[in-house]
Amino acid sequence: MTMAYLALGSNLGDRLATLRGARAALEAHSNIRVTGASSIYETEAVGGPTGQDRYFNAVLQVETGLAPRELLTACHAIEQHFGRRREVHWGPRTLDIDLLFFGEASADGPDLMLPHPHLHLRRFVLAPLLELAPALIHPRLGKSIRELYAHLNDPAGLRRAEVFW
Ligand code: PH2
Ligand code: MG
Ligand code: MG
Repeated sequence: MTMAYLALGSNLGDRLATLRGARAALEAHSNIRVTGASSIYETEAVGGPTGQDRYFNAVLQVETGLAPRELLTACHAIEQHFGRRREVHWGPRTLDIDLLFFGEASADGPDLMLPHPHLHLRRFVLAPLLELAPALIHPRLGKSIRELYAHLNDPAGLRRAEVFW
């Protein structure tokens, strides 16, 4: 079994229902167990077309017997189920599930990069991750999540949303 961290994001449709549904779909998978969940944050859209609606973002900790690519495939299937269409790069999406960490694995493929190449640059990822794993060491950067958060330079606004799983 491997411990992995997943970032969930939604800025189209019923964002809360989508995050809840995605969590339930992960829990329903026979080979994935959800072992931790951050608060849900409301965040300014970073990148992509201007004027996008705010996101709901959260991070889940999971335990899985799947291989990294199998977990990625399962996440993509859940994105599809929630109506994800891959059109505009970094455009609005009903559901995005990104693999942040998979144990201490490193991967450099075109389809899968581990750890996620942007995770240390984004407040909407690090703030929820900090709740779950402040002492987790980024295997490439050799820094803990707490250190990465302390040195983060991302002006994009974020607040804890007053909504709950
Ligand atoms: N995801 C992106 C691009 N921009 N901005 C916010 N606030 N939250 C996201 O999840 C997000 C984003 C690409 O996946
Ligand atoms: Mg993403
Ligand atoms: Mg993605």
